[in-house]
Amino acid sequence: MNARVEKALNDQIKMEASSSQFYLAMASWAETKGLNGTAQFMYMHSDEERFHMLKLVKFVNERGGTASIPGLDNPPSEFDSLTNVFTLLLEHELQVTDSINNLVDVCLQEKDYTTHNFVQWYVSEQLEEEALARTILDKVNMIGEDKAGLYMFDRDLENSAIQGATVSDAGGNA
Ligand code: OFO
Repeated sequence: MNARVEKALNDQIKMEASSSQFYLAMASWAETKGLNGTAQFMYMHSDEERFHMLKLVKFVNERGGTASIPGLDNPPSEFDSLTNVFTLLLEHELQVTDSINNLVDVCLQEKDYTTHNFVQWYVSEQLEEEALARTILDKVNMIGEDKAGLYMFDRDLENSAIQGATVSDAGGNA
C-alpha cells in the first residue's frame, strides 16, 4: 500500500477512535444528569464511530498495509450544558470532515483509485452526520434554558435512538 495513503488512513482511524471516545464521554455525562435520551443517542453514536474505525482497520490490513491502533488523550468528562455538548459535537464532526477531505486528496494525488472509491462511503456518511449535528444544535439553541422544551427534546432523542437501534438491528443502517 502506498505509504502516504496508509498514513492518511491511519490518521483517519485515530480520528474515528477519538470520535467514539468523545461521544462515549458525552453519553456517560448525559446519563449522570438524567438526560436518558441524549445518553442513548450518544451511546449509539459512539458505537457507530467505532464501526467507522473498524471498517478502516480491516480495509488497511486487507490491502496489504498495517493498521495502527492508536492511544488516545482522555476526552472531557464534564460539559456545561446540552448546548455545549452539541456545539462540541458539530465542531468535532467538522474536523472529521476536514480529515476525510484530506484523505480524498491524498488518494487522488497518489492515484490510488481503489482507496478513493472506498473513502466515498465516508464522504457521504459525513454529509449526513454534519447535517444531523446542525439540526440538533439548531433545536437546542432554539429551546435555550426552557426546562419543558429540554425535557421534550431529550425524549425525542430517546425515541430517535430507539428507532435508529431498531433499524440497525434489522441490518438497515451501517
Ligand atoms: Fe465517523 O463520522 Fe462522525 O466522526
